[in-house]
Amino acid sequence: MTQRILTNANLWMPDHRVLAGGAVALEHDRICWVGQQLPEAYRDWPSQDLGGDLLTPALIDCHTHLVHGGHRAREFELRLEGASYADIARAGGGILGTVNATRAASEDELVESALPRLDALLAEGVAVIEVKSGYGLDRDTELTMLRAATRLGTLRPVRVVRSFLGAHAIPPEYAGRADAYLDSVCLPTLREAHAQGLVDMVDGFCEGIAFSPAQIERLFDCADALGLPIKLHAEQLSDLGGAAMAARRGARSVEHLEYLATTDAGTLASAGTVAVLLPGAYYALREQRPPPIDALRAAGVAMAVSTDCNPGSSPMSSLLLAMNMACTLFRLTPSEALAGVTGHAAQALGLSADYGAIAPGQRADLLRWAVQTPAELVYRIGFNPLKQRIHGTSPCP
Ligand code: DI6
Ligand code: FE
Repeated sequence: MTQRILTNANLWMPDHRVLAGGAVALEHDRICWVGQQLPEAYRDWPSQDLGGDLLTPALIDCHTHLVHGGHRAREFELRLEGASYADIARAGGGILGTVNATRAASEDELVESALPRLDALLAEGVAVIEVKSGYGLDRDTELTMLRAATRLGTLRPVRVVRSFLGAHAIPPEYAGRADAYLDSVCLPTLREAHAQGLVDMVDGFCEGIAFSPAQIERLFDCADALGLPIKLHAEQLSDLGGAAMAARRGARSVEHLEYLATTDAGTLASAGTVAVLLPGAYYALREQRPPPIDALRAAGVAMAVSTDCNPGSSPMSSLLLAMNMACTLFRLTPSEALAGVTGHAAQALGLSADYGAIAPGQRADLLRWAVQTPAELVYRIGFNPLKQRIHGTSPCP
C-alpha cells in the first residue's frame, strides 16, 4: 500500500494549532496533501477514519547522552545527602565517574545498555534522536561511543544524529590543562571521527567546571574547518556568555540556559538559534532558577524540549515526561511543549525539511494519540496514550 488517506483527525498543524476534522494524504514515505476538504484526486485512495484523535508528527529527542557505561545511583544518594552536582564533579565523580565506566565498556556493551533506554523513547513515538559522545574523553572511547550510536540506528527504526562532545569535561590525565587536552586529544579525535563519517554535529560544555568560551571557540573553529554544524551546552550552572557566543557563530541550538541573561535572548532570535530546554536536569538537580522563558518567548526564539537522557543530571527516558516538566516547571504551554519535540526539535537538528511537521513533502511518519488536544497529551504524568504509529508505507487497518 503506497497511497492512503487519514480522515477526521485533530491535526497538529505547522502553525501549532489543532485543525479539527483534518485529513492527510500519504504517498510512499511522504505526506502529499493536508487539509479539510479532500480533493477529488484522492477520493478513491484507501482511507482510515481517526475518530477525532490527535495526529502529530513523530517525536524528536534532540539532546541525549543515551550511550554511556554504568549508572550514577550512588551520586543520586550523595545529592540526597546534600552534595551539589558541582561538588561531586570537582571531587572526580559526576561526568568523570561515567567516563571511567564508559572506558571500561566494549562497543557491544554500550549498544546493549543503550537499547532499553532507546526502546522506552521509541514506545512514545520518537523517530529521531540525537546521541552524543563525551564520556570517553580519549580517542578510542570517543570513537567507540560514536560507532555505538551509529549502530543504534541500524538496530531500531530511528534516525540517529551523532554529536561529537569531546569537550564535555577535562579528563583526569589532563586535569588543569584543558587547552592541552583540546590540542592533543579532543580536536584530533574530532577530525578523525569526521574522516570516518561518524559525526553529524559538534557540541561542547561551556561552564566553570568544563570549558571556557575561548576554549569552546577553538572547538568551533575546528568544526567550521570540517564544515560541521555546532551546538552548545551553555548557561546551565552559571552565565559565561557561551550561548550568545555560540549563536553569533551560527549554532543551530544552545541548551540548558537556566543562567542565560535575558538580554541575550535577542541574540539567539536574530541568529535563528534554537533554545533547547532540558527540564529533567533542572528537576533532578533541584535547580531553583528556570531559563528565562518569558524573554525567549518575547524575542521569538524557537524553544525545543528534550530529555537530556544521561546517567547523572537527567536520568530520564521519557520525552512525554520532559514535555510535562517543561510546562509544570518552566511554564511552557502544552502547544509550546509539543512544538518543542516536533518542529523546533527538527530545526535544532537541521532536519526541518523532512521531520517535525504535518505538511506536504515531509516524511509520512505520524502518531495517532488516544487524546484530542496537546493539553490532554501533556498533562498526565507517567502515561503514554500512543495508539498507532502511521507510516506512509504501512498498511491501512
Ligand atoms: N550537562 C548535562 O546535563 C549533561 N552534560 C552536561 O554538560 C550531563 C552530564 C552528566 O551528568 O553525566
Ligand atoms: Fe546534556
